[in-house]
Amino acid sequence: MDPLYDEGTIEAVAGLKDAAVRLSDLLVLDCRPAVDAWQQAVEARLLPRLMPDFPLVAAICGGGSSGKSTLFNALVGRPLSPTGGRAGINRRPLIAISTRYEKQPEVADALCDPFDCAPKLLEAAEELASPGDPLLCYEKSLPQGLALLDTPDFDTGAGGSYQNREMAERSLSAADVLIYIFTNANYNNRDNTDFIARMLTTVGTRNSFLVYRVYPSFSDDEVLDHAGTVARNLYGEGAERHVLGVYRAGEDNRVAAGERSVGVVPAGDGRIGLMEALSQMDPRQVKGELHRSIFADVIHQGQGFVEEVRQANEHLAAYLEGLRTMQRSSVQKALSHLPMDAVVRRFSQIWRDTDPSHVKIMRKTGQVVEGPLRLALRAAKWIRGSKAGKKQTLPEGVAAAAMEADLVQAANGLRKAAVDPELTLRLSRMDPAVDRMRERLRRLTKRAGATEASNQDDTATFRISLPPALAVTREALRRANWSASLKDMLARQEVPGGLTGDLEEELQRLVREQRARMTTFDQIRQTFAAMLNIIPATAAVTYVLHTGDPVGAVGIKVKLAGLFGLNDLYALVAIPATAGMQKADLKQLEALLAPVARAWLTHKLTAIERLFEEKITGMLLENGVQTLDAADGQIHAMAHSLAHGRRVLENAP
Ligand SMILES: Nc1nc2c(ncn2[C@@H]2O[C@H](COP(=O)(O)OP(=O)(O)O)[C@@H](O)[C@H]2O)c(=O)[nH]1
Ligand SMILES: [Mg+2]
Repeated sequence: MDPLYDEGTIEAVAGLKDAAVRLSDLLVLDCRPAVDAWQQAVEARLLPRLMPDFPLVAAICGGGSSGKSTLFNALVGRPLSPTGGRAGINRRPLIAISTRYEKQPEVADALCDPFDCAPKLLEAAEELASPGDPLLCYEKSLPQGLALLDTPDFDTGAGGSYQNREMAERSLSAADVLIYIFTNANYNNRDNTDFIARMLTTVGTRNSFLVYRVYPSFSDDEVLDHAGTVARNLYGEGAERHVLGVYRAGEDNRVAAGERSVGVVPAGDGRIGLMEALSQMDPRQVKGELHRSIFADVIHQGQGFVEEVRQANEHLAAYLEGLRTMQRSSVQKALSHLPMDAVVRRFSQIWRDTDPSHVKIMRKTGQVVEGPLRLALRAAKWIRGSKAGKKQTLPEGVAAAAMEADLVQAANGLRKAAVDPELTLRLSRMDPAVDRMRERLRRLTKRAGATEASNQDDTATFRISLPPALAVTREALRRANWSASLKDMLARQEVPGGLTGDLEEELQRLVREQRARMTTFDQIRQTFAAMLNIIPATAAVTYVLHTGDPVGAVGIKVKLAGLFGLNDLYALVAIPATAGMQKADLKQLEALLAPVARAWLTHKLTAIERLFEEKITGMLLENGVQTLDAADGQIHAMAHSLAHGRRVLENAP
């Protein structure tokens, strides 16, 4: 059994079509019209043909007045088609199928498909005499699985212009098998056979039954001899392989007089009747080649389409990556001016509060270890001499204003990027995000919608157009009241240095941990206590965020692992005391402060990120990821169906 007609194949084709339509909706592709046409073709042309009971289409063809319509009526058993009279009286094809197909309109649709029209029922024979689309009739007498076609004369016309040729051509391309009828007057007319022969080579070779309308006085041998000439003219060498049977239609005057229908008998002995031969043909076997080529077309187009969809999805992925990167740098910008001293101050407060009682007494009586104090003084002196150090200490009110300005600027920038039709991403060449973006761009073979500009300086610029799938979401964002969102964001900002419950808990935990590590060395512990007092008092500790290790920077490097799902975000806590501190002291300070800085920055960054997602990027990212996932699933389904289709094509019987 030909795998073309397997249930699995029908399922694969239906699945392919469904996934393609869903994908073009999901990704809002501009090839939508092409997909619609393709879906139409699959539904109208391929799927019905793969059904087990799609009929065999037999087209009666031949020169003008050779008796096509007379034969058609004889086979159907009713005078449906007008006969005789003026040559070329049939101006449009007539299709007759069994009444059992009345309940399967897709069959009639598929039969009319080569004519680019919807099925229309024949109402009166006269309709056939005016040009137009083919007409259809359901006939009880016809055997199941057979569609009979009466075609217009292809050789009727004047001055080399054949008025019915196009319809005749379409009829032939719709046919699975031909019934070629000829007379003694035209059997050797090369013009007629050449036309059919040309049609057969352009739309694929179809086999034929030959019907010779001839006087009873001709012997079967003469009939077979003349039919052989016709066959050679039609098919050339090896013609006998394509001729399924030769029949003679009696040249009886009672037929012309309309008194009786034409009798069609096999020429030669032991042959079966024409109608019997037609109903014995297995449509699937006959149609195999035709169906296979339609099927191959569908698979081929599906393949091109899945590539296009993959690219659209990669584009979406690139955009989301870009937007996330943009958001990350906006979050960093929003935190450009956060003073850290309040956090360190609170940490040292907790530290002192949790001192054992003997230390508390010692501190009260002034018996504090000398070393740390000396160190503290040295550090303080250095700070006083350092401009940078002074600048970093901001009075509370100024800090608040600077923080607000940072937040507004960063939020505005991110919002503009999110509502722009194109995302412009400017990154330092050192930023690992550059490599990630380049990798994304590499996967976009067409490069449509995403490019990297060539920069002279040490930055890299990426431009990614908004994927059509996100156009609606972006429009909603653009229309939302931005100034209200901004106001809300500012209102929800914590006062600088304000500690939320989360961070307070985190600091308490850090104090406990640090203490646990230092129990044995009281000396070191006291050094820490002293340093904790000094740092917030002498200078605010500031930080910068880097992506990538800030190699060679002076201060404490804090790796903020796991933030935003990245592992390359660093904070540099610049400690002015480095100038006066011994290496060992600095190391201890780092051990103490790094976790505090990490806890605090993580806390702040996450809060801002959450705020930005809620007010700006959330819907884009969420819808984007959902679309990406859903499309991935459909692409997978398409690839699966296509693979099945390719296997069917490779395993042609
Ligand atoms: N004597 C005779 N006349 C026929 C026969 N078949 C068709 N005709 C006549 O030939 C003429 C043309 O027939 P028609 O079926 O309209 O030919 P079409 O143009 O090929 O469809 C009509 O007058 C028919 O009655 C036949 O077997 N014997
Ligand atoms: Mg006719």
